[in-house]
Amino acid sequence: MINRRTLLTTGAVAIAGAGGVAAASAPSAGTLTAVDVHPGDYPTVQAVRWMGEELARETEGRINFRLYPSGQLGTETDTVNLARFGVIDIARVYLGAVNNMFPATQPLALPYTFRDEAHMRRVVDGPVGQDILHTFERRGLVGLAFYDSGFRSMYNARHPIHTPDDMHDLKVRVPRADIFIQTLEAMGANPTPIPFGEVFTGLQTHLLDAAENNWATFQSTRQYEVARYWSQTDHVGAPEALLMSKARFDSFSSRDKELILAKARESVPIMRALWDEKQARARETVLAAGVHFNQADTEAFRRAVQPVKRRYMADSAVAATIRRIEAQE
Ligand code: BDP
Repeated sequence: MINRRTLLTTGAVAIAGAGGVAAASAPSAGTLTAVDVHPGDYPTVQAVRWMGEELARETEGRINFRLYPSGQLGTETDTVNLARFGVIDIARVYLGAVNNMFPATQPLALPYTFRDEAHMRRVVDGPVGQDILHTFERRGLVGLAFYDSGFRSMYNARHPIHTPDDMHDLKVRVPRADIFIQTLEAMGANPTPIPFGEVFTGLQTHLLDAAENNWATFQSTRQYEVARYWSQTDHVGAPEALLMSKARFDSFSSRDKELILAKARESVPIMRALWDEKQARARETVLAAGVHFNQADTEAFRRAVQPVKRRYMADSAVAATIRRIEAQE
């Protein structure tokens, strides 16, 4: 087993020697370490567990996963880098966490890019999604799959949010990604990028007034116990990314590589079924616990964030992807 300390030590060595590091840090030939910030019963972790079990079954145990859920091995930014350098093998992260490092992912994380969840699924299942997955290879990763993350909305400890005017001066936690910071600024708020694992305490101690996320995370982190106003803004529908260390991937035979890719693909519908159920249940739990719900004026929010979209569309590659997304039925 590895823990955070041994990992960070090997990680430092790995990064210093950046190159043939996979063998030095791999726990055993076919055991792949897979990390996630969510707990073991969250749909992303369950889908990766399913994938590991399938691979073990098909290879008679030769390839298997060891899961490190609940952020045990660090923040998403850390784990993406650890995977790039072959210290860990599989990192399931939010797309926001890789936006700065992989600009091709930005169109998916811009505000109000998708019409609804079905649209997002068709985009990531189609050529746009495949093209974006391939770009991870430029910097040491293999894009295995996109998973669902629903749409994110605002929640806070003070009052209902109807329009961006209600956001003024709210200190809102955002993931560490420029798009999120700029989006929240455009809404008139005061964005604060802090790691996911610190959001609950931040809200509880009033270091933060607000945060934004999907129903499943709002519920599973128990943030709803300290932020009692949910305002439905649906401002971003970015998916999750399942990434693998390219160094480790390349150490497998072409047949094993095919199998890993196939099982990752097959885990997507499994994840989606778990997700739909989790999202519905999370919403019910939170509302039953007395969280105040209101539908925000999404048109007002959409208008407020237009400058962010325009700014990114100045990049011709981003603009071309946005047009492909809009053209997707
Ligand atoms: C959740 C994602 C998780 C992110 C988190 C965040 O599933 O990967 O770490 O949001 O806001 O929805 O940081």
